[in-house]
Amino acid sequence: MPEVLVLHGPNLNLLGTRRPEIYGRMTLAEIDQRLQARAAELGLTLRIKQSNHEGELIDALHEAMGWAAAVLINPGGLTHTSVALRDAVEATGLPAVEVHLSNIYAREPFRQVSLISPVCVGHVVGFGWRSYVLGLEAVAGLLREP
Ligand code: DHK
Repeated sequence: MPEVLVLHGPNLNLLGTRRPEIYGRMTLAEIDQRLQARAAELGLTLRIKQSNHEGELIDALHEAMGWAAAVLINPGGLTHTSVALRDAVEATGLPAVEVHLSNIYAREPFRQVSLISPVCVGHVVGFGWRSYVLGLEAVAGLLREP
């Protein structure tokens, strides 16, 4: 089964209690459960990691070059600031799909720019926890038919 790296960036460990009117009430563990269930249906295996540290996310991407078929990533606030994370996504050479719970284009101007999007195949924003599931379905489609 193809293996997919799922990366959650800073502050996503606080899902469920952090600004639920924007990010929803589902916890990260619950989102991961939904992803695991859908991955099983899609014939994918997931390795999931959350980190509040940019370097750990970059290390996870470098390691994924050895085993992953694709990447599903919510870079959190690093979306808007991190050239280093963008470079790491690009360096993997893996197809990547970016997801956001909120619609970043309907929020503050500083959130409306993603440094990560240009090195991803595409992105899903604004559907709450469903953004992750839709993103995973996109990954499955890419792996079936690049
Ligand atoms: C999550 C975050 O933590 C924010 O910093 C981003 C993103 C948006 C999301 O909607 O999933 O700006």
